[in-house]
Amino acid sequence: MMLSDFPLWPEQASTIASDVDALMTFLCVVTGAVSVLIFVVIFYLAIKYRRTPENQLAQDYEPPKALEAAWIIIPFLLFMFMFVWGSWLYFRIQRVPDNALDIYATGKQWMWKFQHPGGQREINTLHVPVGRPIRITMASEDVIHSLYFPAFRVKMDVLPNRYRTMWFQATRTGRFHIFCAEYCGTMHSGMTGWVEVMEPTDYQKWLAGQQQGPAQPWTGQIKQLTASTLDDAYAFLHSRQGFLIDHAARLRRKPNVERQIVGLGIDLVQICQRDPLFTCD
Ligand SMILES: [Cu+2]
Repeated sequence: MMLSDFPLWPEQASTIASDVDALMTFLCVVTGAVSVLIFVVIFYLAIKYRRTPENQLAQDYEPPKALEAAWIIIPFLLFMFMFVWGSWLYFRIQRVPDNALDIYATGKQWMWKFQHPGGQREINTLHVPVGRPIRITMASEDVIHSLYFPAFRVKMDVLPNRYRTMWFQATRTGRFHIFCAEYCGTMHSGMTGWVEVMEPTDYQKWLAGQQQGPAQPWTGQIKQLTASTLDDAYAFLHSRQGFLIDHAARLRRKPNVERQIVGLGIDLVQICQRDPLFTCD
C-alpha cells in the first residue's frame, strides 16, 4: 500500500513530502511497537511472578551477558539509524537549491501577504510554478506566526524581529492549504490561505497580468474615514482593501474610531475571503 493511499496524511505535493512521511511512519511504528512490547511484558511478568504461597520473596537473578549486550546494542543501532535518517532529511529540508525563486512573505494579525520578485503582491493566496524550488523569506509585523504548507510538509515560525527562510518544490499543480500554525490571537484560526501551483507558462502569464510595483501611499485618508459613517467606511475600505492592509499595523495603536475602522477592515478581509458576494481583487 502506498503512503498516499493512507488518509491519515495530508496529500503529498512536494519533493520532500514522501521522505518526511516515510520517516514519520518509521518513528511511529518503532515507538508504537516498543510501547506495546513494554506493556505486554509488564503484564506477562506481573502475572507470572505474582506472589503465591510458594513464591513469597523475589529471587536474585543474574541475566546472561549476551542478553544484556543485546538490549544495549540493538536500541543503540536503532537510535543511530533514526538519527542518521533524520539528519539526512533535515539537511535536505534546510539546504536551499541554488536556482530557487524568491518569494517574500509577511505574517500579521490575521493574514498572509506575499510578494513576488517583480513586485506583484497578493494576500492569503500564493501563486507558484510547479517543479521549481521556491525560497520564502519571511518576517512578521506583530506577533509570532508560523507559515505552514501541509501538502509540502514545510512549516516555519515567522518572527517579528528577524528574517527566516524556508523552501519547497511543488511536484504537481493544484490548490493547497496555507495555515498559520502558531496561535497568534483571536482570529488565528482564520489566518488561512491557498497556494496555487501552476504550470511555469501559466505562472508567467499570471505574473504579467498582475499590477506591479509598490502600492500608492494612503496618507491623508484617515481623517476622511473617521468622519464617515461606518457604512461609508465599509464601502471605502472595500474599494481600498489593499491600502488598508498596508496601514493596519500603524493604525492598530490608535484609539477609538480609527481603531474601530481598522477592526472593520480586518472584518472586511475576512468577509472577502469567505463571502462570494464580495469581490476583492
Ligand atoms: Cu498567525
